[in-house]
Parts: sequence; C-alpha cells; structure tokens
Amino acid sequence: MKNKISIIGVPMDLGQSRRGVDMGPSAMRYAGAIEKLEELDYQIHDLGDIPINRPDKPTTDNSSNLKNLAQVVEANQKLAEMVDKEIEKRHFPLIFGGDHSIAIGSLAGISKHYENLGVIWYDAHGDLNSGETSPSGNIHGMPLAVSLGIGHEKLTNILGFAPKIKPENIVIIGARSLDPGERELIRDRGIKVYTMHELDRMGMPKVMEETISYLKERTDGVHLSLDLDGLDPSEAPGVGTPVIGGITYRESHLAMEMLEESKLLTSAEFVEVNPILDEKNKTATVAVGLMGSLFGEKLK
Ligand code: HAR
Ligand code: MN
Ligand code: MN
Ligand code: MN
Repeated sequence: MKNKISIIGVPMDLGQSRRGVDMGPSAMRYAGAIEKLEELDYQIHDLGDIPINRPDKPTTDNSSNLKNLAQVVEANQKLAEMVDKEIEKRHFPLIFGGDHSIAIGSLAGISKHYENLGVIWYDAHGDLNSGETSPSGNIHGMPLAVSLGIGHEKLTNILGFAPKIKPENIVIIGARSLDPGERELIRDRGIKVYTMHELDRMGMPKVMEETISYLKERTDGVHLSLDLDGLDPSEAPGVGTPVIGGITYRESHLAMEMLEESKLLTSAEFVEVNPILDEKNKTATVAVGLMGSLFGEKLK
C-alpha cells in the first residue's frame, strides 16, 4: 500500500503585513510539488486551499495589539480540524503556507494525537513572541509561543486544550534574529536552539545527528515547521522578513535527507514563500527541492 500524503494549502497573509505570501501554496504547486511527490511513489490527496476571510482593512485588537486576530483564529481553527481528520485517516499532513501564523492550527490538529509531539522549527526567527513582547503585533512572530500556551487565549485554546507542545520537545535550527523576550523564554523554558553560530561551529551533519537523537529519545511524533527564511536570502529571496547569514540550500537538503533516513517525521509544513518578492519562483522551487529530499528523492 502506498503511503498517503494530504496536502493542505493555507493562503494566509494576515499574520504579517506584506501581501503576496497568500500566494505561497500556488507557487509551490506551480513549482511541481505534487508531481514530485507522486514520482516518489506517494499517493497524494491535495485538499486545495482553506478559504481565508480577509477584512477590508487590517484590524488591530485594541486590548492585545494583535493584528487581524479574529481572522487568524478562524483560519487556524479550520486548519486544525482538517489536520486532525487527515491524521485520523493515517495520512501524513503536509501543509503549504501562507505566513507562519498557520503553525498554530497545524500544531493544534497534530498535537491532539501525540503525548509528546516533537517540533523542529527551521527558521531565522524564534516565533516565540506574545502580545507583550512582540515588536510588531504580527502573529507570524508568535506561533511557537502560542503552542506552548503563551499568548492570547483565543490562539492558545484552539481545539479547546493548551499547551500543544512541551518546551523540551522543541529544537530550533537556524536562528539569527531573536527579540529580547524570545531569548528570555528560551532561557527560562530550556528550549534547545542551534543558532547560526552553532551551525557554523558544528556543521549541519552534527546538528542534525544531535537533533534526531534528542527527539528520538523523548517524542512519539515529530513535526517539521520549515520557514523558508531559515535559508539564506541569496538562495531563498522570496520571503517577507529576510535575514542575511542563513542556512544554505545544500545544508538544508542534507538536513532533509537525514530527517528522511531517521523516519521520525509524522507531519511537515513549508511556510513564508512570497512569490511577489521572489525571483522567478526561486523560493518555491527551493521549497519543492527540499520536499523531494524530505520524502526520499535519491540519485541512485
Ligand atoms: N520577531 C519579529 C516579530 O515578532 C519578526 C518575526 C518575523 N517572523 C517570521 N517568522 N517571518 O519567522 O515581529
Ligand atoms: Mn517563522
Ligand atoms: Mn522566520
Ligand atoms: Mn543529496
């Protein structure tokens, strides 16, 4: 029996303030995501895109400073329910963003099924802000905190339970832009982080070996949340918040291959692809290349 992957597109751009990232799911499909996975002999169920209700003008919640809170909650609620159903059918959920605020819904739906869900957060950022610590009010800078149960109750309580994940089950890879409140949270909760400094010193093979054995010991499922801005903007320019000095395509490709070999992953998402800011769909093409490695593409 072929392994089944359910693809869910989330054309969300309300977790930040630059238009275009809502076209991320289309850009990845256009770059051949479905064909690539079919070639790798998976049975693909493309569930299309979740409808997003866009307000006429961006809104800000006056008590919490969060942008477009109601719409972000609504979309994540839908996503969480869909992901939940696909896991019940034993399909592997593969989610296409959209900005990173959609990880709130992914993790809600996934974590319902695991006692100790592990999360690999491949990102230039920590996404560990709350309304209090956020410099922007942008919810895409908050999903990891929300999943820890920190932040606005409407976000933390999606599907009616919190927290979704435990701090010791998280590994952040590629961080190079962390706000003061995020650093404090990392320290207080003991979250494992491989910043670019550690990547430079240790190299990707060692970072992935450690990550895999760390998560293997303590988790019963692992979600990969891959923000394309984790990569260097020279290779992944189509992102809303690029930060120089990032992970290369080759290193990322190897990281995906090592994850594939580990057989640890139970779900994944690729987020923050913004084709408007891109060069000839390069970033979506990089994302699809990484999906290939993640699902077992080999030259021999
Ligand atoms: N840390 C900043 C904030 O909270 C910038 C976050 C940018 N976020 C993403 N996701 N692109 O990683 O606003
Ligand atoms: Mn992110
Ligand atoms: Mn990021
Ligand atoms: Mn290779």
